[in-house]
Amino acid sequence: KRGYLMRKSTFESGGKKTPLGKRSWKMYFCRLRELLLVLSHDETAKPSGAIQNTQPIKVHHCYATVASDYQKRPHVFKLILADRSQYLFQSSDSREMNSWIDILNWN
Ligand code: I3P
Repeated sequence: KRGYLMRKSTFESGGKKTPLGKRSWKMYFCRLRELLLVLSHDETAKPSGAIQNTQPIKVHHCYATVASDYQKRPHVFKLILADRSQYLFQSSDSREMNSWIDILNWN
């Protein structure tokens, strides 16, 4: 699966709250590869090439769920990782959101 998502970091590894200044929403082109969610600034960047725009997310043992406690934006899901970091992702509509949630939880 692949597509553009907005992402915001809420907790860093170890479950430490992401500090102010590092909590803004940014857009990424996301590709789910085996156990990795690869994020680049746009779809032209080679997923496995040198221009990896941000650290891929290790989605092994992750948990994705609707961010029902987040009201500021629609179609937002929460991704909780094995290292206890957490992200919010905003998708274009609820169908896309549910498809990302399902596929991430199947890892
Ligand atoms: C953050 C940015 C985010 C905001 C976050 C701010 O500031 O404004 O959009 O999240 O609020 O800290 P910065 O760009 O300096 O990182 P929301 O859009 O969800 O409000 P937060 O600290 O309450 O998460």
